[in-house]
Amino acid sequence: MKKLSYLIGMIALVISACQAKQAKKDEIKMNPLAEEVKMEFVRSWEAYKKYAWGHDVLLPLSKSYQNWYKESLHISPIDAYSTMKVMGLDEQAKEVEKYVIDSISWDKDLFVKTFEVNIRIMGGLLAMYEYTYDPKLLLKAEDFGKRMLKAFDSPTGLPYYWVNLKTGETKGSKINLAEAASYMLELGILSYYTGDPIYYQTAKKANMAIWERRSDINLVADLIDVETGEWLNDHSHICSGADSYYEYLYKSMLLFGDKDSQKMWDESIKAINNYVADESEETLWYGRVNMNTAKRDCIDPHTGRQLAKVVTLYDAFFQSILALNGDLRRAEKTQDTWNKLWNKYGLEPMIYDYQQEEPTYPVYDLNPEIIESAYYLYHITGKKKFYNMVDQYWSDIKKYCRTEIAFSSVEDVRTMEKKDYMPTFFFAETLKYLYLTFTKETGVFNLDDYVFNTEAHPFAKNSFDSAKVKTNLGLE
Ligand code: DMJ
Repeated sequence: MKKLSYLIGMIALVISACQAKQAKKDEIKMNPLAEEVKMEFVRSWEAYKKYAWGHDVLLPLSKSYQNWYKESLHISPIDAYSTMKVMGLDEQAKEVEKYVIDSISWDKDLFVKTFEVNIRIMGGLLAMYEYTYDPKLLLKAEDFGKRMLKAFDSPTGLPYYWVNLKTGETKGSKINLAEAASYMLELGILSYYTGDPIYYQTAKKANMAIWERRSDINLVADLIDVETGEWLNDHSHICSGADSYYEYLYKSMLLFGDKDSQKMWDESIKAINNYVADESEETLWYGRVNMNTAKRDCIDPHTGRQLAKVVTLYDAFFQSILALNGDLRRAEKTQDTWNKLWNKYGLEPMIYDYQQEEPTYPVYDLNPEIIESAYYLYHITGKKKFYNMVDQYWSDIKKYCRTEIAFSSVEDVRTMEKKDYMPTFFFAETLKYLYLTFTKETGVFNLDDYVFNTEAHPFAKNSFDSAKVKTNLGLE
């Protein structure tokens, strides 16, 4: 009898501990900011459906739409999908799955930007497949991948800027570093799921073509001719035009364990920190140097303007990679530097000269990078200050970018004049990183378990079996 009542007591204790844990979880889950971000996502999605359905982008001021090309590629829904899944908006996600399967064909006589469609459409389709394992979605991704491969048919293996989805014709032989070699992640995932190494091998060939052309101090420049393989300038940096090249060296090493990516990343990050990092007691910027001499003498050939100390707001992704790589000192200092810039205006300017301390291009396009890095740093260090940064960014975005129906970019961060455009990455990235920060404590989504492509489409590490990666990607 004694034993029985002891047992009942223990069970009651366990139940009440579980209830307390659940209550704690629910309490944390109720973070009003997470709820608010989700509601704003739904509000913007409803606006997209009402005013822009079937088209690429919502114009949030004129309540209209825009397509990137003469026909729509349906970029907003494809980009928005993985955020819906992360937010638990399954009904909306189902609608997109059905739409992609039933209503989208890639057989379009359109020249599309190889880089942009890879990160948004290929990345989005692959995420959709990973969430559903619906073979029809894999067929959509594979069909798109086959069309994309034509872009890489150049003497160097580097892709042309444009590829025609129907005819496979290409054009545009001058491309920047990010456009040249940010494909290993998506095309590696496509190889993994289709069992055909051609995709990964094609992407990797482009990366190797860049690496073979590095300077004696292991730096590469930011503009190349895909036919001759000649560098078209000697500016080395991690800024817009280069950014995802470095991101993908790191992430393809992380997801696929590719030893070549590891070597390229290890050598590159050493060189970047040695030569490109521009550190003072207060700040850490990653500026621009000559790839051969490491001198800060980069000049814009069109304007004659000194570029050495010019950064773009895209660069703020870099702290997330530094942090993943364990370099918290540099990651935190760089984030603090960017945070000061955000707070100087209340949003960040797209291009900023940190020597003159003035914007050279004052637009803010609802970009995610500073939020992405604060989220990574909050996750990795647990420091509340990074959560508070995201809180501030969200409050400023609401203040300056919220419109009657959705959110808009801003023409000038000094005047906060609005711009009639809501980029697709606002659905894919900005709202996702905000939501993930505000729900981090629930533990429902654990960043350690995922690798994001550069458009924030998440891929679960445990979906990739290492033996199958080797075979399907063609790694030795
Ligand atoms: C996104 O489309 C991608 O993250 C890309 O790599 C560069 N940045 C934009 C959003 O700012």
